[in-house]
Amino acid sequence: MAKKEYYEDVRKQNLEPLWTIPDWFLSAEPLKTYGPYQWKWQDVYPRLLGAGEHMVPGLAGSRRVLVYAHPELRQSLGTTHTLNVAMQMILPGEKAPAHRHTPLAIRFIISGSGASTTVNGERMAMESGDFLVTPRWAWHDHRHDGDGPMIWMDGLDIPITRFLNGVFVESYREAMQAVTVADNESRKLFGIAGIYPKQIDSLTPANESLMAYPWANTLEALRNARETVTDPFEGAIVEYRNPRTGGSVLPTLGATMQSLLPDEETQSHRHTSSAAYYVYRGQGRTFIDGTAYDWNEGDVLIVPPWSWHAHRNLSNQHEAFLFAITDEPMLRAMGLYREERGPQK
Ligand code: 1HN
Repeated sequence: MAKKEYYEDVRKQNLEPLWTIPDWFLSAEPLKTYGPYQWKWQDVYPRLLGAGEHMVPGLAGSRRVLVYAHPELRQSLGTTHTLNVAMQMILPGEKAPAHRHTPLAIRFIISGSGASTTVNGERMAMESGDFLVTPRWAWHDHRHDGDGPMIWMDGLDIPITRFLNGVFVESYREAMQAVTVADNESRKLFGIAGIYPKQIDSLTPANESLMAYPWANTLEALRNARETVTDPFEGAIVEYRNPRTGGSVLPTLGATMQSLLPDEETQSHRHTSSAAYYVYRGQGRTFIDGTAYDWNEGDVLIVPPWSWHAHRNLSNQHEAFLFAITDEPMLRAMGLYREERGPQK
C-alpha cells in the first residue's frame, strides 16, 4: 500500500498514528491552554447589586449568583479549568431554598451580617472572613435575618465534576431544611484543635467534620505561621484542613489564606495546580509569567497552571490578605503535583 493510502486507510478506521500526533497530545511540560485573568471588584460589585433588581432567590432560579467565567474557558464557564468562583448576594428577609448537588462548595464571607447557611440540618453563622464548607451532595440553604446586603464568594468544583460526568442536582422537598442540631454544631464539636468531646467516636453529628472556620482562628493561625515558618514564595500562609483527617478541606478543592506584610515581596515559583485568588484586604501586585496584575480589595485573580508568579504588597503601611482556592488536592491525589522554584518573575 502506498504511503498516502496507508494514512487514509488507517484514519478511516478511526486510528491515529501516534508518530504523527503533534505536541498537544503529549507535551514536554504542561501547555498554556488559558492565560491569567482578573476581575476588578469595581466592575463586579455594582452588577451584583444590580442582580438584586432582576432576580429573587427561590423564584427566578434559586441563587443570586454571578459566576466568574474566564473568557478563554467559555465552553465550561470555568474560572480556572477545574474550579469556579462565583459571587452571591442575599438581601434582608430573603431565603435561598434548600438543594444539593454533587459539585462541592466553599464560601468565603465578604460583607454583611446576620445571614446563616444550613448544611445537613446544621445552621451556621456567616461573618466577614469566615470560611464555610458545603461537602458533595450536602443539603444547603441560606437565609438572611439581618440588615443590608450579605455578600460572599462561592468556590465550587463544577468544571471538573462536569468533565467527569458526575453532576447530579436535587431540590429539597420543602423550601428550607429543618434545623436538627445545635447551631454551629460542627464548630462546637471539632472547632478547637486537639480538644474534643469524650464521646466523639460514637457521635453521629449532622456533619462529619468542621464546616465553619471563623476569621479569628484564621488570623491567629496566620500570626503563628509568621512566627514559625517563613515561606519566601508565599509570605505567611495557612491552609484550611479537615481536622478529622488532617487532609485538605475537601477532596478536590484546597483553600488558603496568606498574608503579605507591608512592602513584602515573594519569590517566584510555579506549580501544576491552578488558583483563584480573592483579595480580602490590601493592595498589591502579582507578576504572572512576566506580566504585572495590580490588585485591590475585592479583586479576583487567576493564576493558571505552570505559570510563574510572585506577589508584592504595594502598601508600606498595611498588611495584605489573599484568600485562594486551588485544585492542588486533586493534582496531588493523582500524583501530578509539581512545583518549580525559580528566579523568573
Ligand atoms: C450554588 O448552588 C450555590 O447553593 C452557589 O449557594 C453558587 C454557582 C454555580 C452553581 C450553583 C449555592 C453556585 C451554585
